[in-house]
Amino acid sequence: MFTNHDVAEHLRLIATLKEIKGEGRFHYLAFYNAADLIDNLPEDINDIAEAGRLTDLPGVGQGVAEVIQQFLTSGDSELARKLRSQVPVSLVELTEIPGLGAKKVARLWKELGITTLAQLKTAAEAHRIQTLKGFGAKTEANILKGIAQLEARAHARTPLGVARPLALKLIQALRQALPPDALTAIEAAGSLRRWKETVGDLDILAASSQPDEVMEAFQHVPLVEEILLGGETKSRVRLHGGLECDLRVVAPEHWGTAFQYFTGNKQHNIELRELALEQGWSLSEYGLKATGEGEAPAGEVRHFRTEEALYAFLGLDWIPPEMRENRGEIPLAQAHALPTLITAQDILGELHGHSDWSDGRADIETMAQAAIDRGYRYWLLSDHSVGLGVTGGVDGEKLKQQRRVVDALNERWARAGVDFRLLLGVELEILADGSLALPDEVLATLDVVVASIHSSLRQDQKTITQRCLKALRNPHVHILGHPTSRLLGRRPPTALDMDQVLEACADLGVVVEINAHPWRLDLNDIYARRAVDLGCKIAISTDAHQPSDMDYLVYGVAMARRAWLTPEDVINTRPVDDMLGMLVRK
Ligand code: DGT
Ligand code: CA
Ligand code: CA
Ligand code: ZN
Repeated sequence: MFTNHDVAEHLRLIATLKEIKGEGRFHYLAFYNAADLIDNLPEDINDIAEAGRLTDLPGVGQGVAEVIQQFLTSGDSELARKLRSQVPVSLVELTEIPGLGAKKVARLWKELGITTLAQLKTAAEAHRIQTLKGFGAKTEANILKGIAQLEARAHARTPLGVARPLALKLIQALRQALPPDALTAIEAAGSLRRWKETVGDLDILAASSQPDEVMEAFQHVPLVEEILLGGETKSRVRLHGGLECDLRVVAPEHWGTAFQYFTGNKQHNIELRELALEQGWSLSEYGLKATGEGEAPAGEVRHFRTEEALYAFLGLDWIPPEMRENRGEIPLAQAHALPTLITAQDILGELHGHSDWSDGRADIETMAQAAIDRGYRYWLLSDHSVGLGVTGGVDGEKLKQQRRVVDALNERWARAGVDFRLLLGVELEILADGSLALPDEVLATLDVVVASIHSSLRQDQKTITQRCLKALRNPHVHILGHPTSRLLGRRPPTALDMDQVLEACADLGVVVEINAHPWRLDLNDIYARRAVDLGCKIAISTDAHQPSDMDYLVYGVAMARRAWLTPEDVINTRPVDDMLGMLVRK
């Protein structure tokens, strides 16, 4: 349930609290060091703990091991609980302000009584900080700047790839904390259930006849940092890391309408409410109530235990949450004409992935075996070409060697009767002037060529668009990888004129990628829809750099579903020879 990163964060929390408290260097450094070590460990910490090997890790003594052990089973530790009773945990956030380490935060606390961001801001604005020895006017100004940055971050939307694992953990923690009969259902609703690429906050919905017990348990989940609002059936909390979460508890007989309501989006709900009104019903999160304008007598109430029953009562097919954005899905559901959206099970193989020949973490056979284990029938090895400056990009010579490795593996699987084909390709650098990092003779030997942009990302719109178009015209380029090069929350998309690029892809038969890596989600739902409307075909791949990255496929499929894509729109739903046949030579 808890990852290496979760453990590292917990150890860092302990280290910071110890440092603020004023413990000796030796005491807190052990925790910082263990945190860094575990964050970078290739092995799963759960396995190490289970095998009793925690103290074998360099620098991990009995004390740290004990904390890890407790954290892995409960999400918290005795030591952290003790420290939280001695040091206000809100101080930890202050240490994230540039220039304010734990030592300075400790002094602000002990000498000025500051424990929260708001108090720090007030003190800095009143110039009370510079009265402290060693805190000049400049430090004070920097603190104000840092606070503004932290506030901006708190208001920023959270990438789905961060929010979703948190929501699932929260749900699991609540399930574990409650007796099985206390919860009839518990689900994430809101934008998370609609798989929107970023979420503003989490919305968790529970059905229970004992709401007080659910609320009580919620407030004690270790992921929760602060309770912002606590009521009988609704509460709002801030989780560690800043994401906020609404929890609503409803009676089981209200589940269908409540789940529908809290899934949204708001515009979809408003449309649905309009439709209900036309039929003489007022729709709320509790159910339908007859207005008297329709056939039912005014005041008659209907409850729905499932969403399906609610939609059906209104004459609609059930609408997949990914489509509930009021983009025309309600009339389609009314006409029983919703598209059959693609699912993860439709994907037969991936067309973008790496090995340790470039910047991947596993060797070719391990990656391919992971693909086989997932039931894929093909997988494209597409290491970075030279020209990017990452370690060990592949050139013509290395690709020849990879071909021998790939051939040998394919022969072995054929002999063993394994229905799987390892394809050889490359993730080809589109250089700053639109030329390609490998010559045509080399590209001609490959099964599939994915071309992408990783450098000179700040070129103006005309330059970068022309650069991309030039690369697309090369007869050997089959797929345009992560077209906008954005990284959610870290790097904006390039200035690429997407309409022009997508039109060119449609004209030239270049397939466009939905890169499923949760940092990328590139194309996103809007562009993926646009691409298909313009006549493009799509490939969904995780860009895996290690076997576990293949888990990210669901995020790419979600973008496709939000774009209303069907299996026909996506080339890697097809058997390998069909799929290869769709990669046209221009
Ligand atoms: P977010 O959090 O900004 O990513 O987006 P949502 O969709 O999760 O929005 P949120 O958390 O404000 O509310 C959750 C759902 O509750 C929303 O999708 C629809 C429903 N909802 C909230 N406010 C209203 C409202 O004023 N009218 C209606 N009809 N529904 C609402
Ligand atoms: Ca929300
Ligand atoms: Ca909300
Ligand atoms: Zn890649």
